Amino acid sequence: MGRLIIVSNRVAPISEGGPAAGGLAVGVYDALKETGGVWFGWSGDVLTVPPEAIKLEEQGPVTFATIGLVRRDYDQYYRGFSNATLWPAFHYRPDLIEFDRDEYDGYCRVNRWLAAQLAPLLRPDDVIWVHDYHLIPFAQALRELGVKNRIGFFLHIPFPASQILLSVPRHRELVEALCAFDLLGFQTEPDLHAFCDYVETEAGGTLTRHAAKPVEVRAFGKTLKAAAYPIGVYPDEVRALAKDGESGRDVQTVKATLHQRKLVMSVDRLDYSKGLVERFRAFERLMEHDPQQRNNVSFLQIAPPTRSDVDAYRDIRLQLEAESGRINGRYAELDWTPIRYIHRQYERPVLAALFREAHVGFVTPLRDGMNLVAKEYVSAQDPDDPGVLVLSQFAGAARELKAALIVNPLDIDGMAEALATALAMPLDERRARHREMYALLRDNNVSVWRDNFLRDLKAR
Ligand code: GDG
Repeated sequence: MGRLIIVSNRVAPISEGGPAAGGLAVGVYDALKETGGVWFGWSGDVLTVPPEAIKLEEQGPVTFATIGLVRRDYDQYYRGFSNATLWPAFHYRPDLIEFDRDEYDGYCRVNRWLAAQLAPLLRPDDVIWVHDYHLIPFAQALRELGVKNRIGFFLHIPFPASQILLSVPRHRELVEALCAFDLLGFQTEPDLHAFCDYVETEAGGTLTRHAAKPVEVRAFGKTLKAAAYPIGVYPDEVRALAKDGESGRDVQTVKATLHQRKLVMSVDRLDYSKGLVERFRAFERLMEHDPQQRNNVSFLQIAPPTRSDVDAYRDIRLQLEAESGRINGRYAELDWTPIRYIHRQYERPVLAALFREAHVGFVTPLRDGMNLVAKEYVSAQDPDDPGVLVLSQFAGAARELKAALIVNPLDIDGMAEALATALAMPLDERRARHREMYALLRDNNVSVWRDNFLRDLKAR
């Protein structure tokens, strides 16, 4: 059996329970341990001189292969085209797209360079699984080097509707590059449909649909497959982590300072796609319309920093600071602050235990490929006394978690109403909703996601 080669922009540091070990890292690492293999990507270092060689670190059957990027490559490939062009476009924010030809050239150049670094490590029967929007041209680059292995791609973020994708200059080259993969995986059916629609209407390609199998795509002289594989979590592990963390110091502090008040909670990277400003306003609207809620409920927003060297991220941070200050100034009392906004990262067990404490998980992105926080919140609950998930219709997770209270994140009043409903929901209803969602998370855990993708990638 061939090895599995994972390629992602960043290689996740595998320290169990460490801050960065999310569902994806753990799920993919499991597969690597089973088959043996390599995890290749950027080390996270930005260098002043070009790196001499890949750094290889063996951990049992897994080799971590990492390499640094020089400042110009980081600026053009990562900060520029990936995060200032593709990220906003794929999250339906053409107003935030910044496009620069040199950055696009840098993006393609870095993809070719990374492919050339990986190629010598490959064996003929290896299966290569590439992750996310930073690496769209990666298969094309490997093919140019004569690599014949199976290569799959999973897109963690939404695939935009054609009319949005058209706003990215060079969109056609990007889709042509995607067609150099053997299998494309999307989070949801609408993402798959958006891709298929582009292929048919913009690229003159054709599609063959088979029941319960990937769509067969013919475009740009290539034949490939495409399907939706919704990513999951390991709910039992999150539940255990949450239970173990209950007695931890941070959780006890939160409990003590709540003084029996109810807790609404959110965790997101500080990103404009996550709908944080609208969420703060919805909490304010709840206070406004329902004075009884004042001093009886607190909202904890944990939003660790991310991509702070991209302009749009500085803007959203300032906006949030202003909003939380304004709302707290309006409603805070001597013994109560309505919004606790924390711009910092916490350890995974602490987050899981806080999720379990929270009466409401308030997860309202404007767009999100999946949103693992929603799945982690449900997983962490005590099944005998679970909290309620309020979830945006624009998170991929809403297609599965139908027993959540589904909201439109642009409808501030609607979100405030959903919060009130969640805070007052009777125990029987909370239990029934939670039971349905937990069963689904178990059936579609991260191993199922990975195994389904790899099965289709390996199938001829
Ligand atoms: C992309 C797509 C898709 C957050 N803060 C802390 C922390 N986290 C963890 C969460 C969760 C993960 O990070 C975030 O995952 P999300 O899915 O919510 O969002 P993105 O980062 O945007 O992820 C998304 C995902 O890829 C997977 O395919 O679902 O749609 O955008 O696991 O718990 N973890 C720790 N400390 C924090 O402060 N330890």
